[in-house]
Amino acid sequence: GSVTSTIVQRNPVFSTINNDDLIYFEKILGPKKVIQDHEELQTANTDWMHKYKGSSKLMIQPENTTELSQILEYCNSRCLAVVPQGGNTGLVGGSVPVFDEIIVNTRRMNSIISFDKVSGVLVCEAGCILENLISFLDKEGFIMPLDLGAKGSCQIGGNISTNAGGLRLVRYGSLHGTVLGLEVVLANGSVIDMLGTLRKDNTGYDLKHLFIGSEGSLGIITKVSILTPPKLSSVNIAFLACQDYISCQKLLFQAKRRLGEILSAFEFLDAQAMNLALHHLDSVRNPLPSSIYNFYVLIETTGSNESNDKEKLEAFLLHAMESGLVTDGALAQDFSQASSFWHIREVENLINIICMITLNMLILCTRFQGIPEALMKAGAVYKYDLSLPVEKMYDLVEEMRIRLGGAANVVGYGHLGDGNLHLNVSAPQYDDAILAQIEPFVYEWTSRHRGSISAEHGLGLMKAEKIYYSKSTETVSLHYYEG
Ligand code: FAD
Ligand code: 2HG
Ligand code: ZN
Repeated sequence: GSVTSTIVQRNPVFSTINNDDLIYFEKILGPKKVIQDHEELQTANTDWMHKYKGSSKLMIQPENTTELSQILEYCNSRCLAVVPQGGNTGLVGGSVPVFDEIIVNTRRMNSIISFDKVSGVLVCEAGCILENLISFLDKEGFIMPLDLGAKGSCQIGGNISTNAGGLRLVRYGSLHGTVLGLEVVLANGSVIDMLGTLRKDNTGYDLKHLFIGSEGSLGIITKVSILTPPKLSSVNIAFLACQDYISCQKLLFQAKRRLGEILSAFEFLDAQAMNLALHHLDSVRNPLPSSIYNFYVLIETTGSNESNDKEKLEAFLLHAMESGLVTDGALAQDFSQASSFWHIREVENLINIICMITLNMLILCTRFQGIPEALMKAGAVYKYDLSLPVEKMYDLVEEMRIRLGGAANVVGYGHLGDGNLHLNVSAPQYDDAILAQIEPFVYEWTSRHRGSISAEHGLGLMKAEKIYYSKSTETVSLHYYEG
């Protein structure tokens, strides 16, 4: 298959590992954390999509900041290239080596350091799996401010390094708002302690922000301090059908006004995305089976007063149906169904549906994270994660469909509430002719509309060279500034 990599040459400046290096690593870490096992390396060399593959001969798994610092200092002095790796769920080929870089995996750095119930500030190591943090906080009556389909494998360090968005961004904002502090180790081994827990701190530059979304290019995140919201008791989920994209937009406009502060997710998918899920995921059945609709929208509300929240949501839905924005819909009515929905969502690779009847509407919940999995099962996938003005967003999907004709299945879904489109082109196998129809068109189109070619997944190997479509030359030159 063809991979959209433009980096073809290994930089000869970097050394290759020799026996003395291995002896040093084992001396520092002991043998268990210095991994040369072929199978383990196969997995660590391959990304989640099985699209990017490195040829590293070594993975190291430091257990704490001191070990990591010693390793990086040594690698720097020996000119050995490294790639940081968390849960390896990234979707742009950034978490695996391009060539033979040493994989520095943070999975052993997985302790929770402290949690303050009054402020809601959690301090933990970067290798904590997101789902483990969610479970820990649940017992304390809190939630993580981010949630995504890969939560069972991805690590908080990886989330912060990609500035992951996910399903709750519409409510709790980006990690630039919720991450209060970081500890990082730079490439030369120096440990930078920015692990503050304060909401307000205007003393000097707030350098932690440079590391949020920097995909390991500036250093390795080792500790994190993050503001967590309280878990609220009333969660409601509606799954709705819209006949056209303009109705989805109007629905978003209405949801922001009529649901206001209780709105906690606003997701959309088109008929092609729904069909893909129905075809490729065994456990999926059509939530609104009476007809085929062009668009589906999932709305979640989270609040503290069940009867008020429900009243608000029902009034919103009634208005949406009466005004013709919504043609069909379903509502999960009580907390236990809503929470069992979230619970089912925790199982990766599935779309889960819960149904019951109320308000003349079918009731259900759908797990959208199943779509990336369905896309994987459908064959080769070209994945684009774009920020675009909401009113223009779906034009791109339609134009892409026209360009590709019947050669590929063009699928649009994503976080509509955040202006984030996941445009996926699914084909039986990778094909340079298809790729030539997609790129550079997709990037040029995004650039023309002043969008971002990487909304929440990062640039990785896939888009490292495409940065100029979203950032000016002057801005990019600051990335490489040498004073
Ligand atoms: P990895 O994949 O291991 O690494 C990602 C990048 O960060 C790499 O460049 C790596 O070098 C770097 N990195 C990792 N750890 C560190 C560290 N400690 N310090 C410095 N650099 C580091 N993303 C979203 O934004 N929203 C979604 O809704 C979403 N849903 C997803 C659903 C599925 C099913 C999958 C497979 C992925 C999804 N993603 C989503 C992609 C997202 O980028 C990752 O899931 C997650 O944020 C990456 O975390 P990770 O620990 O797996 O990092
Ligand atoms: C999601 O929102 C992820 O499910 C994956 O960000 C997006 O598959 C994709 O394109
Ligand atoms: Zn997403």
